[in-house]
Amino acid sequence: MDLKDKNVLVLGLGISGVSTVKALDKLGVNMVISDTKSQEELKDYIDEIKDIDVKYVLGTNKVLLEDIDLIVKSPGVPLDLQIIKEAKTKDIEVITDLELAYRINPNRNIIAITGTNGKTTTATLTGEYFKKAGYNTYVMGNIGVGVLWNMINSRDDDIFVIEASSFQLENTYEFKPKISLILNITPDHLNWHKTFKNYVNAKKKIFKNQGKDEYTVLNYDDPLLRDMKDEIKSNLIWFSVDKELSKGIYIEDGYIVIDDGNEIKKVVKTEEIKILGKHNLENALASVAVGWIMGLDIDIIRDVLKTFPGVEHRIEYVDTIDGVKFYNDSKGTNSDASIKAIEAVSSPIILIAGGMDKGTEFDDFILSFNGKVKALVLLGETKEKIKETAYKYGFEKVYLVKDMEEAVRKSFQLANRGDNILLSPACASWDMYHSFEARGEHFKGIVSSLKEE
Ligand code: UMA
Repeated sequence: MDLKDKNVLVLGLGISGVSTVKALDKLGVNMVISDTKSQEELKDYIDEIKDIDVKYVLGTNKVLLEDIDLIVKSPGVPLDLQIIKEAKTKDIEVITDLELAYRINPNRNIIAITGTNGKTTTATLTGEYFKKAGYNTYVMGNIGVGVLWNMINSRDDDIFVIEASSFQLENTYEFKPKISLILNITPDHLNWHKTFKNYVNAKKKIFKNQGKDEYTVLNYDDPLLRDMKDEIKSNLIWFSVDKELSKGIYIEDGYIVIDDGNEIKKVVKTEEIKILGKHNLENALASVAVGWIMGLDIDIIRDVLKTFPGVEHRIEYVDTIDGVKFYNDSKGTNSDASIKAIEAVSSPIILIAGGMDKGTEFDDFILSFNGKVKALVLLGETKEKIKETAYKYGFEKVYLVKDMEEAVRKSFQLANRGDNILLSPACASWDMYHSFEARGEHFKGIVSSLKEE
């Protein structure tokens, strides 16, 4: 695709906008950037591209389209925007960075991963295999890294693991990854896509243009994905946690196995994988499928699975001190997320919870303890409220503390060899920290000093 001297409107100047502008500049494109935010609000992003000659239309998305040849929109920009409707009547194409990256470099090794949940973990894990195998590997996309700038500066044999959101996929037309992967689909982002059908259709675009030279990896355990079978024109590879398949990636006798229809190869014992929970087992199987398709050495996949600690702040294994394991799930900022963490970590658990009060109730959270949680250490704004809920259901091993330092020390004091200390607050962090990341870092720092002592 030759864009030299073309006039392109970049709609939205966030992470993907900046990456797009830098890449388009290198390609000799004339650009107009429009964002509803003000210059002041966009200061950090504008600073990143201050040496590039562009025309800004800020505080509004009202741009004259007369000379515009193409619109590259940020993923989050909604489709019902006036300017997008207008572009349609004028036959101006509207695409996302994902589509543009593909059109500029159609022969690259693109592995595109989507799904409602688990994308970040699967993309990160998959990226680790390739890094360990010595490939120059980019893990990009919805994970928080703009796609275009990296791709424009890369080589043909580099590997691109792209976490693709439904927003990014929606405005793709020719996008054709070497491998597409869908982990699961449940209703999400319905305010943006308007209907569940639209959301599913956006996800399906990940495999729509693939043919016999490409691969599609799908989760057999998701009925919605099973029903997509007849729509796949590429080589379809299934994975399943629940069922021993006739071919694909599944669990047999406690091992993740690769079954090519003739031979069954054992990859790793499921209990040796560091990331926890059934949802993470799905992510692991999916990533194994990708590694296998790309011909990676099973030893490499095994080594990574045995050591990959998970994505930071999501049921992240931190360390073991005197036989007590520590897990950081600071990303558990609501009851549902923390319930998943409690399910995933083995008992007995000493749970550190509490944080900013979002006005939610904690009944389901306490009821999920199910005999697994032996003590609850509470901090933050919600500590009294969670304590009252725990008492209501007869759970009285509750300890109130003033801060994280005391929470970690109290938990360690209560723990016996074989116990697991889990930070999963079920609350936002903003009563005590500026972000869940800061809270998780603090927790890990305290664990590390405890170990040194
Ligand atoms: N804007 C307009 N007009 C509008 C709407 C937005 O001008 O009508 C402007 C905003 O003022 C803003 C800019 O568009 O300055 C940013 O657009 P964006 O929201 O697409 O943000 P980016 O910073 O480019 O981040 C996007 C993804 N954001 C969304 O999809 C909402 C990031 O995913 C992604 O990491 C990044 O590109 C790099 O690829 C975030 C996300 O929340 C994490 N994703 C959703 C999710 O995971 O559930 C899909």
